[in-house]
Amino acid sequence: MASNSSDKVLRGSPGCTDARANALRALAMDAVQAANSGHPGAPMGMAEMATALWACGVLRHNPANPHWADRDRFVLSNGHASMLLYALLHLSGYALPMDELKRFRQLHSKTPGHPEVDVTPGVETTTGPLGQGLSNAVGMALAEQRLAREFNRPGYDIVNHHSYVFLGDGCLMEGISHEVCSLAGVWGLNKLIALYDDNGISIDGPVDGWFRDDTPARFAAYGWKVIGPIDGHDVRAVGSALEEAQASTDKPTLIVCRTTIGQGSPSRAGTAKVHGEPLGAEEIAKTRTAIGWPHAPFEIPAEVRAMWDATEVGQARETGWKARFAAYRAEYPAEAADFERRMAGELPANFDALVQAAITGFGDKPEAVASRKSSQKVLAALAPQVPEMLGGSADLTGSNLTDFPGCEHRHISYGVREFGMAAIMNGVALHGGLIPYGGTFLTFSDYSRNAIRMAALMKKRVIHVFTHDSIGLGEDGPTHQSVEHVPALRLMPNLDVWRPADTIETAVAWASALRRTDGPAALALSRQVLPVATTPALADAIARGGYVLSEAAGGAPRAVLIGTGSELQLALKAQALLAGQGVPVRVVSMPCTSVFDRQDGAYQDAVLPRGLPAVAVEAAQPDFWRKYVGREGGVVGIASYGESAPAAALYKHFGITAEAVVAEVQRCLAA
Ligand SMILES: Cc1ncc(C[n+]2csc(CCOP(=O)(O)OP(=O)(O)O)c2C)c(N)n1
Ligand SMILES: [Mg+2]
Repeated sequence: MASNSSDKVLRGSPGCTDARANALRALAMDAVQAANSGHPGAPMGMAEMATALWACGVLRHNPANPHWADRDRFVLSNGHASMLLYALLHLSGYALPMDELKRFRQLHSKTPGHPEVDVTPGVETTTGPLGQGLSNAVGMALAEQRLAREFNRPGYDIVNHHSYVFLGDGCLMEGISHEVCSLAGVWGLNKLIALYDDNGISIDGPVDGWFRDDTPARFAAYGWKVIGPIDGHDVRAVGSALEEAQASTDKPTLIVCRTTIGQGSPSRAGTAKVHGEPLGAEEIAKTRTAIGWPHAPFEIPAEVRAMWDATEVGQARETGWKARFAAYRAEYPAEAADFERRMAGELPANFDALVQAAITGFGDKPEAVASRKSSQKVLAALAPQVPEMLGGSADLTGSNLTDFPGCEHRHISYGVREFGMAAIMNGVALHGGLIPYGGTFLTFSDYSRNAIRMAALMKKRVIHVFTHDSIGLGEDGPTHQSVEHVPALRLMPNLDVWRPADTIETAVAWASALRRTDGPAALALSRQVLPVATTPALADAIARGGYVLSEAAGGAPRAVLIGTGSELQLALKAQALLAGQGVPVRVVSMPCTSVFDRQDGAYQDAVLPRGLPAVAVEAAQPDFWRKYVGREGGVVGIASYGESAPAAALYKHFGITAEAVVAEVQRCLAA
């Protein structure tokens, strides 16, 4: 049956007889009214769906411990319905007092405009950009499936929880929903249960004019179990659907819940107007009468509170799990310790030694290779002993070189789905127990960009392996050649962008990305072979993001050359050419500008002395480097799109050469 057709017999059904659901409605409309901003329609429309999941013991969670490892995950993918989630958390007993609901959308409240992870206890991910919450939920379910396979033992299902996600028309219209739901079907994520708020409305009005997909057929085609359409305002119907969904052994489930946006509001229900603006005092009063909710704003009668309170059952559930985990620990102490370590996000105890040994090994056998190959060598050295690393590629494994010997069960072929991969990785990282990394060509980072941004905003450890990072990829031409990508990614707050120049720099970049617990990293790696530039003795310096690689010889430096990645060699060559002309210059390698920026000022000044002319060289859009070289310095880069030709011809054609660097230095010194 088509779900987005006009036969919505259930739309406008009177309903609103469940006091638990009405409590959610009232809190949502009152908080939005108090803030004079927000979205009352979706919370009011999903009130019964939420009641069925949260107030009837279906969701296994413990309000006293939002971090319990085996809790069910709940994602509100239609994040504009944030007040629904805040009301649920408050009523269930999370540390979210009513005062916070009264401060909805105010500065530094725990109730921001859209849900934000690590701001509000119980919020599992930051949502708002439609489609990505759903994708995060797929990632969470993927993590659950993988950890269950890895850690569960006969009689001990210590990893055994569901991922529930609420989503609306908007999430389903977004292309990423296709990417990730297709994968969820392939992976058979039977613990993933999605509840679709099928209200036929989005911001511009009834969706019939722009969204007529047969959603149930679409999901059936992905290999999902589809339940409904059901009456989304019937708590029992949603409850039975949830029970049926939980019984699925091999497929994710979509429950199509037909609802009315703004349900309960006599004149706004079923209209786009209720989507994103307060109801107004008059309509709120009418709604109170219509749903039989005589209580003052933010007042919840004790008997309704009691129906919602999940603290006791939640505590009992976690206690039960803890007892099972204790028995597991007695029988499988090593597995239990490893599980706890990984869920805490701690690296293996021998991690530092592993990195050190790898770097020493690379120093012992220096080899000129592409930095993508360096990355693979690093993976081969580290990943077998860091079992939480979960790799992948968006159908470019052989180019990204994200695989490593023995990775068969730890490397995912995401297919050609860069955005989906990135948002799924965010979900994996949010779940915990795994450190996701995934590869594609740097140019296609644009496809994933908002998910990279979400990882940066959420401060989650996700590692992007972006290879073929410049015109240096050659013949594939300008569609594939990155120009603005590295500088543009550097502008993203809290993303570390590494562009290493050789294997040791690549090893340090990987180690830094893995050690980071407060944000994502992107590695920009070359397709083409790069010479060896560093030694193991430089590892600590490299870890500072920028460092003096080669000091001026034959006198105090008259200029500083800054190079990254594949162009570092040009800086070194220019240094030699300038030395021949009696001009001593220093070469600074700057593999990660944000890490360099986090060093103290004295260090930064020591590396890039004030008053000394600086010239940067990087096969990328040049403007970013003005931050370091100033107007008086020079940048050798490329401000246009590339061309299709062999790499060497392109470097020459675009003037990214040691000679060009020399000329820039001379220009600066003459000025
Ligand atoms: C990626 C993205 N694009 C646009 C928006 C702005 N936006 C917020 S809600 C919404 C409409 C969503 O419709 P639906 O999911 O049906 O929500 P409902 O009106 O039913 O609550 C839009 C376009 C957004 N949040 N994210
Ligand atoms: Mg809608």
